[in-house]
Amino acid sequence: MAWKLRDLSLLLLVSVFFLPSPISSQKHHPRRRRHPLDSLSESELSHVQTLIKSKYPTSSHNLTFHYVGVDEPDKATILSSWLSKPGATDLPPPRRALVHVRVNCRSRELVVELRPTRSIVSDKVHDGDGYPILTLEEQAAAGQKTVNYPPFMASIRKRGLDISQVVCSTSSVGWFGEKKSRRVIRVVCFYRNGTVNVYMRPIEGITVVFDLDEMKITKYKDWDTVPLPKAEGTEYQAAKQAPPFGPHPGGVTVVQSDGPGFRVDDGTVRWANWKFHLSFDVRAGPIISLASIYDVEKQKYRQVMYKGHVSELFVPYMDTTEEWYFRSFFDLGEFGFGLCAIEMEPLADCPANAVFMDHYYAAQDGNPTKISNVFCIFERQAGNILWRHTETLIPGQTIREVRAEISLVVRMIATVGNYDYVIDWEFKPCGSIKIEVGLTGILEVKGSSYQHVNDIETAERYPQGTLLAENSIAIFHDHFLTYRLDLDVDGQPNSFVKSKLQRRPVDPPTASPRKSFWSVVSETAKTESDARILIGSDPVELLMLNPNKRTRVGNPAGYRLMPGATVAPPLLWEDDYPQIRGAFTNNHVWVTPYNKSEKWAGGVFVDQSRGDDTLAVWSSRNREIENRDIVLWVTVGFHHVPYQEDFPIMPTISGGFELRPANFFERNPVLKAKKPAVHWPNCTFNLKP
Ligand SMILES: *[C@@H]1O[C@H](CO)[C@@H](O)[C@H](O)[C@H]1NC(C)=O
Ligand SMILES: *[C@@H]1O[C@H](CO)[C@@H](O)[C@H](O)[C@H]1NC(C)=O
Ligand SMILES: *[C@@H]1O[C@H](CO)[C@@H](O)[C@H](O)[C@H]1NC(C)=O
Ligand SMILES: [Cu+2]
Repeated sequence: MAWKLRDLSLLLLVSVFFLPSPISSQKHHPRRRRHPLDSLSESELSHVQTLIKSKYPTSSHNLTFHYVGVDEPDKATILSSWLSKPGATDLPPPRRALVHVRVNCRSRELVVELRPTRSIVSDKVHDGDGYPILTLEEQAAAGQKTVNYPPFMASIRKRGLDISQVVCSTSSVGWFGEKKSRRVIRVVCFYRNGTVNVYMRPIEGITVVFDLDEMKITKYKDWDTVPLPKAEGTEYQAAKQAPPFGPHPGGVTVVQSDGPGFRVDDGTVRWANWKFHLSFDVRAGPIISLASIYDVEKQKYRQVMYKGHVSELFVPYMDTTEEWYFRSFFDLGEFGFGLCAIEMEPLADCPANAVFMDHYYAAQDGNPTKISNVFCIFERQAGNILWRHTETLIPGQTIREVRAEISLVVRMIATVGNYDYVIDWEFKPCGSIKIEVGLTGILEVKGSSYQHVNDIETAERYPQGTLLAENSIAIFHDHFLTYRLDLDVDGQPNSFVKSKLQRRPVDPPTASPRKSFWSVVSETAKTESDARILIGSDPVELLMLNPNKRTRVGNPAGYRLMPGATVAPPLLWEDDYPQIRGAFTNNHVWVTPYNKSEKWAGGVFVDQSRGDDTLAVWSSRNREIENRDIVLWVTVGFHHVPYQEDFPIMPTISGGFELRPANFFERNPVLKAKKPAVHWPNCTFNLKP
């Protein structure tokens, strides 16, 4: 427990110290009942592996597992049987897994039943374009085979470098109009030479194309020698830093004298007025389902969201040269957000009061593989005010009422190569769900001969990146995270409404000295085309309403989408290849009718996809969306122009949006919120003037 001793010196407010405790393993929940939406367990993944291996024995087949996840029961089944009679004795719906494998160089999609029978229910070849998620193992093998490839070793020697210091990573290749494609990746290599910040030391000028079916290099070209950026100043490990140090903030810890205020039973998290199911998916990462909020006045839980998760993450880079043009990543469909999830560090990635969870995924050979501490859940007291007022008008009294805000956060971090994405779902007692992503990690840097910005200014009219240090250009790029939010606001049938804020003139005959005002004009979206929205042009309130549920005074029950500042519109041409594949970012907001198979905004098979299975294609059918079960899609976008502060590692930049009740409650739902029991710490502090 070395970390505990070391960190105690930082803690000022220690009275009770919570050790993080894993709560996902079965032994902690002896009476645990499986929720039909639970992630696949270790033993379920083993059964899937056994069934598929018995159909395609590895003695005679090349078999690799690319995705194994829950094939969830129909929404109607979940809502009718599970929700209405929780704990009832009726049989749970069949438990099934959806599996993507490659068998002898063909992609197959299987549905495997785990209960009541153990059998393969369906097995079909995917003949369309695109390939499944890349496995970690095949990417590692491609890197290793490159390092051992004699022509590559010769190129390294030619550059006067030492092959033992070379590490390689892989990049998906995208699609650029090719008629025929093979399942290939590019290999990109870096020179360590004493630094662990390898992304800051790219070895440029070498093209390596690796065929994943043949498991060998099929194209190799060494065409240019570019200076390697110096390792100077790239170190980020605490133990390796030299003075001067700083800043050094005072220690802070979170103390919950009564223990965590939430419970997790049967995969369902209950906290304050919220209740939701949390599961792990190797593609999406965290999935929040069946989120509902307790209405104190109505004395019951009311539905807000059936299911919400990240659907795709599109990251195109703006360098168009041979070594870079293909870098247009789809991190969920190509690399798997859950597959890239990392073990979080207690007291740093999550605060002291966090509870951690482990989950499993299927490795390339189908073996269940654990990611420890992949989720954390914690209550956040960020020093914010839930509501307050001080009233001084009353003679002889000062009325002051304040409620401190406490919220609940679910967190996962995906480290996709150089970038780290912090995915947060925050539930607030006022009814808001705040969805946030933090971007940190290391920039993707290109080696260059430029030493100073003057060199770029004279050489390039349109630079494609920022010079961060000598020979290091961080390439301009975007991050577009598209969330799929199957909202069921107070029930399934919902409508999407745009409340436009319109400036109106004051008509001349009135006596008002004012000339203008604004009013709200609401439009209900009839079909999908009415709900494609680029945020930012006109002031508008975007609402998901249940037209069948009204407040006492007649307003429809609703939730409002409050976009954050990160609503970058795409800047590539719509007919540019990466943008064809990423067409789901052409709008910030889309609404589609509920369809169980429309989950992944960039399509199911995204690696080298050609854009024929995107949200933009589905939406072009222009289906009716009024007063039905509909799904809201929201994109958070960042245009990332790097700055020197992003070197050698980026301070977190955050973005997101909020879903906030809009006439959902009769009144402020936290009016009668009890003050949390907050105690003074055992010791006192004074700031001496
Ligand atoms: C199996 O994979 C190897 C490469 O790892 C390849 O050489 C071979 O052709 C593959 N066999 C089949 C049947 O696809
Ligand atoms: C490798 O590191 C050594 C020691 O810091 C340095 O002298 C040398 O120039 C570096 N080599 C390269 C290619 O950067
Ligand atoms: C559901 O979505 C898939 C994929 O877009 C489509 O092929 C299918 O026709 C849709 N089903 C309905 C009922 O619209
Ligand atoms: Cu970035």
